[in-house]
Amino acid sequence: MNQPQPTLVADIAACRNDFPALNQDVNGHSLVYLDSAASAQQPLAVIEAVARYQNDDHANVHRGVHTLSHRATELYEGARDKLRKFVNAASRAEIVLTSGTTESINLVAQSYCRPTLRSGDQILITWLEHHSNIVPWQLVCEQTGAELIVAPINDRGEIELDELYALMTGPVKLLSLSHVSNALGTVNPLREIIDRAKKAGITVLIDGAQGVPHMTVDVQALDCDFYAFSGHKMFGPTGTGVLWGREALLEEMPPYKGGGDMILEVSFDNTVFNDLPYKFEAGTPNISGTIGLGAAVDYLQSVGMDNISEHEKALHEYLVDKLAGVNGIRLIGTARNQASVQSFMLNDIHPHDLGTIVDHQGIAIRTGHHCAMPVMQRFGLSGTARASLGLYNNTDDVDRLILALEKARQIFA
Ligand code: C6P
Repeated sequence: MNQPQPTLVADIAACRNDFPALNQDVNGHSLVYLDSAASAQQPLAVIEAVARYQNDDHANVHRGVHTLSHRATELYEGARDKLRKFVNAASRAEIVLTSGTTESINLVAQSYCRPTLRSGDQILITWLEHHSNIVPWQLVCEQTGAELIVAPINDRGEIELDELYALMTGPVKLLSLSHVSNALGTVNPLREIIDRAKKAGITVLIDGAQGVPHMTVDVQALDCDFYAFSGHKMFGPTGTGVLWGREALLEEMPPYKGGGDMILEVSFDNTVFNDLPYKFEAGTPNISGTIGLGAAVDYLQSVGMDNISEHEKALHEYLVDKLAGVNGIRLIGTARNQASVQSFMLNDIHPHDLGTIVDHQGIAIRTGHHCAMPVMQRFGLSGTARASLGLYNNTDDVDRLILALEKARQIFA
């Protein structure tokens, strides 16, 4: 019987051809890439932007009076402008270029929390978080005597909002939570949560690593205080990312890394720090990567974030529907609002065995704890298999995964 096909955004089908890595055979089969949540493939436009810079314009930024240094600076700062518009930040001073979400969160832990938190203060997170949104807070709690508290999630993988709000009545100074869970795909109701936190006088950081690749993000509309994200999950190069922060907060924060470019004046007695955002950007940055990230922003905008959301939503529904037809599948993460990330178990097959079997059929999925061990503990598992969809995936990819899972089921029967 023919399955009904989802309505996918028509123009997106052609985008697949923009990604050279997708056009290859792996283990004798055409590649099906379902691991974009770990790292998305890069379109030719990004690869070429990086190559052009490496070929013609490579020099250090903000330092030289010579032409190549000017060109490199222009391209690098141009990327910052694109990122500002991309998340609708009020000013370019608010766009701190980092190596990724992990560094962005550590920056807030060390520059915002470490100088201001005391014993008796609390940092609030949730059970959904990636290790990058847990460990930096544990470190700063140890340094300051503050306490880390955690809001629970339900069996669907949704935050228990009543319990989160009850925890906000304590001495909480910072709430840090993900936009989208990388392990379960849960999209958190940020507007409502941020509203409640603001009313309680709590500063809010959003881990947007899995948010920006899939939906429009407007930091002013969200009304959070910090928003962290990585370039390589939004079709840019690895080692790039952003910390967006409210200018007034960033102004008050001391840098936690010292070095070149973050200073205006240095003597042995005293150092005057540079203006925002450079105060937080010590040392030679990832120039080529950031230029590539600027090209990734152009690419995403040319496809259209709303088109991407619509396409991925339809494809995720198709995936869930098809998975439901596989005997022995158990979905892990069934939130009512879910992005295009789906964890699952197949009978009692170890996720790594499953990942290996489907890889032999050319299909890339992620298996394991997804750097979110507490989420796994919540579901009584050591790990899951996870398929994550990007704008370049289609129903054929999903069908190939389903066939591969059926094969795995038979092997382990
Ligand atoms: N998650 C995944 O497969 P970095 O490594 O700094 O670019 O991103 C860290 C990070 C932080 N928060 C969330 C919600 C994330 O998903 C990630 C990265 C990858 O799910 C690699 S573990």
